[in-house]
Amino acid sequence: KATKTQPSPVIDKAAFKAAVIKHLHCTLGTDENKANNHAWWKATCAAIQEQVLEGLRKTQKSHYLNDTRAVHYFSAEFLMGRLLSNNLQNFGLFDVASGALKELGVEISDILEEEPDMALGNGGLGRLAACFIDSLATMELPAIGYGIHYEHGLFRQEIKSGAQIERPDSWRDYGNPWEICRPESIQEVSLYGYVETKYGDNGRVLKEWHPGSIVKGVPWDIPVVGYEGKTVNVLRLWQSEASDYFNWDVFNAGGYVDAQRENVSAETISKVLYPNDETEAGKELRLIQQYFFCSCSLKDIIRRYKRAHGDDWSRFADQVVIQLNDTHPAISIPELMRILVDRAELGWDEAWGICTKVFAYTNHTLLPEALEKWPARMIEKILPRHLEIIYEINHRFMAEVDKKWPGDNAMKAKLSIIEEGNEKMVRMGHLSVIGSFAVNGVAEMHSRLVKSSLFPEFDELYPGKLTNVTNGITPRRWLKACNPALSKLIDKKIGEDWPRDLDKLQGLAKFASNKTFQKQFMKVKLENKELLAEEIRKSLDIEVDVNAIFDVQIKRLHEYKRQHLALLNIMALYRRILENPDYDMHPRVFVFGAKAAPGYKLAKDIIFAINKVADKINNDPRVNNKIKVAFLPNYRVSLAEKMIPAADVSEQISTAGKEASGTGNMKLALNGAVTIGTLDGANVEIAEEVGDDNIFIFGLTVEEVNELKANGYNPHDYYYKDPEIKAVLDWLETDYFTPGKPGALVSIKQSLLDNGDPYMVLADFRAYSDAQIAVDAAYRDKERWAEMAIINTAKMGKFTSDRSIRDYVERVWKLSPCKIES
Ligand code: 26Y
Repeated sequence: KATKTQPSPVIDKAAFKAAVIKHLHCTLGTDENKANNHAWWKATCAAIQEQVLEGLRKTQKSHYLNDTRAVHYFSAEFLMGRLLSNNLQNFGLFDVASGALKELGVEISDILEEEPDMALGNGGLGRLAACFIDSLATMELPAIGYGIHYEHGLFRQEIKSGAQIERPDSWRDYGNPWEICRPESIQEVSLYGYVETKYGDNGRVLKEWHPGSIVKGVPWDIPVVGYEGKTVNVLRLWQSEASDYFNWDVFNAGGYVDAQRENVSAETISKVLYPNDETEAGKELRLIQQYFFCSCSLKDIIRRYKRAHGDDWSRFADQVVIQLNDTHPAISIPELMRILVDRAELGWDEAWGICTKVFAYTNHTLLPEALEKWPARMIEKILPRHLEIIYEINHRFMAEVDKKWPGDNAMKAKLSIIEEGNEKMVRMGHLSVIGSFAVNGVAEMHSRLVKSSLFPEFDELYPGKLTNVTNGITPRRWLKACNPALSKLIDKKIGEDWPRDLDKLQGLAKFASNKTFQKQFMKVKLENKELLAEEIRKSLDIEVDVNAIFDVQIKRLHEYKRQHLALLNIMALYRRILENPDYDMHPRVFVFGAKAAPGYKLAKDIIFAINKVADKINNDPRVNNKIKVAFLPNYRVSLAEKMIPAADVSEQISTAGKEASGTGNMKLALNGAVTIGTLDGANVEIAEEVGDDNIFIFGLTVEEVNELKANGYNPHDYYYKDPEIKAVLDWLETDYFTPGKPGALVSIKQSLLDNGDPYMVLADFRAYSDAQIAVDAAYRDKERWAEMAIINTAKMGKFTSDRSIRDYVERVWKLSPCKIES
C-alpha cells in the first residue's frame, strides 16, 4: 500500500501566494494586472529561490563546520535544462505553487514554458553531469560542480527548407533568476608569456612564469536542490573578464607585441560553448576555456582548504577529490602540479603524491576522433610552464615504463604522453590516466573495451586503476517531473518513495500482466502521446494518429548513432507501400530530434534527408497515414521531457562498440518505451534487466563488427545482394525527394558505398528492418505490448543516477553524507 514520504511543505499556499505577489511588486516592479507570463515566471522563481537560498546557507554552514571531504565535479559542460519545475518538485512545493498561481489566475504549465533551457552542454556528457549533481544533493553528499559560465549555450536549431540553421542561444538575455554572482570569490588566471629559471639557495631550481596576460574569473553560483530539499549544493560557473592590469609591459619588453595580437581577448573566453562533440577541433580558444575554468576552480578549492588547514598540505588529498568529466579538464593535473611545486614550493614527489590521490578520470568515448590531443607548440604558447611540467611528468613516467618493459622503445612511444610525429602532440587521455588514481568507463561493455583496446598496457601497469561505473539518470526529472500522470499511477500502486529508491519500481512487475493495470498504464501513454501530437501539430503542422506506434530517436546526430539506418528503413517501408498498397503494417510515427555539429557536413545532410523524405511521405495520399515522419526542431532537455513520456519505441541503433553508454536509452525505457537496439553501451545492461523478451536486439555484435572489418568489409556486397538496399540507395540519387534537385541527397549514398560505410549501416540493415517487423507484430498484441512496456519501467531501477553516484562513492570517492542542521 502507498506510503507517504513527502514531508509537509515548508511553506503553504497562502504564504507562497504572498511571496509571489511580493516579488511581482518588489523584485519586478509590476503588479497582478500588468504582469505577463514572463513576469509571473520570474516572480515564482524568486519566491522559491527564497527557500533555495535558505537551504544553501544551511548546507554551506554544515559542510564548513564538519570540515567535510567533498567531490569536485569538473566538467566543461552542464546541460541543466529548466530549473523551476525541478526545484518546486524537489522541495515538494509543486502542488502548492500550482494552487497558489491558480488562485492568481495563472496556469503553472504556461509559466514553466517561459523558462529558457540552460543548455551549457552538447549532449550525453553534459546531461550526465547535471544528473550527477542532482543525485549528489539528493544523497546529501558534499559536492560542487565546476564549469564555464558560457554567455551562449548550445546553438538554437531552426529548420529552413529541411536544412539546419544555427542561431545563437541567449539563455540569460532577460536575466537568470537562479544564479548568484560572487565577486568576493573572483580568481585571476595567467596566460601566455614565458618561464624564467632561477636558482634558490641550496641550489634548488625555481621556475617563474611571467604571464603575457591575466584574466579575471568571476564565479556565478547556481543552487542545486536535492530531492526533499535538505542539501542544496552549488554549481559554480566561471565567467571571464578583462583584469584591471592586463600586463602588457612584460610583453613589450620581450618584443612579443606582434605575437600578442593573435591572442584571445579576455571576454571571448567564456563567450560560447563549442558545439562539437566527439570531434576534436584543436582550437586555441577551446584549450584556453579548459585551462581557464580549471585554474579558477583549483584556486577556489585551495582557498577553501587553506581557510581550514593553512599551509599544511598533508591533508589536502583527504579533503579533496576531483572528478574529471572526460579529458576536457585534464589540464588541471599540470596546473595543480604547478601550484604545488612553483607556488607552494613542495618537492616534486610530494606534489605528485598529492595529485595522484586527488584526481579521477571518466572516459566517455573510444572514437579516435574524440580523443583530445593538443599540439605541444600550442600549449607552449599559451601555458609555457605547463608544457615543461607535462614533459617532466612524462620523463618520470617513461622511467616507470622502462622498469616494467625494459628497453622496449615501441612501448614507450605507444604509452608516452607525447605523440611524436610531424607535429608533437600531447595526449590528454594518457596524461589523465597517469595523473589519476582511478579511471572509469561509463557502461560495463565500454569499460571492458577501455581496458582491452584503448588502454590495455595501462591496465597492466596499474592493475585495478581502470574500472566501471555504469551511467544513470535522475528519476526526479526523467520520470516524476516529466511524466506526472505515470508518476501518480506508480505512487498509487507501489507508494511514493521510488524517486529516492528506484529499485522499488520492481514492485510494478507483478502487475505487468494485470489487465486493469495494463489499461491504466496504456491510458497514460495515450494521453502523453496526445500531448506530443499537439506539439507536433503546433511545431510542424503535421497531424499524427495517436493510435500509431510512436517511434522515437533522440540524440545528437552522428554517423555512429546511425539515424540514417532508421531513414533507410523508413524509405524501404514507404517503397513497400507504394509497391503494395495493402502492405500490412500498424501505422507508425517516426519522431526525430537531433542537432548536428555546424561543421559536420554529412550529419547536416542526414537531417536534410530526413526532412525531405518526411515531406514526401507525409503528403503522399498513397501512404494512407501508415507512416508519418516528424523531425522536431531544436532538440533540447525541455523538448526531451515532452517526447520521452510519449514514446512507444526507443531507437538505440549505434554500431556495436561505438556508443559508450547512452543515457536516452535509460530515460525512454523508464517511461515505458520498448527498445529496438544493438548490443552496444548500456543497451546490454538494459537487456539484462528487462530480459530478452522485452527488448528487440538486432545486428552485429562488437566481435562480429571487428571480424567483418578484419576480413575486409565491402558495403557493395550488400548493395548488390539485397535489392531493397539497392533500390533505396538509388532512390537517394534521383530527384524524387528533392524535386528539381537530383543528387541533393547523394552524399549519404556515397558515404555508404564509396566511402566504405564506416559504421556498417548496410551490414545491419536487413537485421534492423526485420527487427522492426517484429516490433510491428508485437505492438498489435495490445496486452503483450502493455506487459512489455510495464516491465521496462519496472526494471529500470539500476539506472538511477543515485546508483551511479553510490558506485563512485564506494569505488572512487570514499565520501560520507553530511546531515544538514537547521
Ligand atoms: C573533444 C570535444 C570535441 C568533445 C566535446 C564533447 C568530445 C566529446 C564530447 C561529448 C561526448 C559525449 O557526450 N559522450 C557521451 O557521453 C555519455 C555520458 O557518458 C554517453 O552516454 C554517450 O554514450 C557518449 O557518447
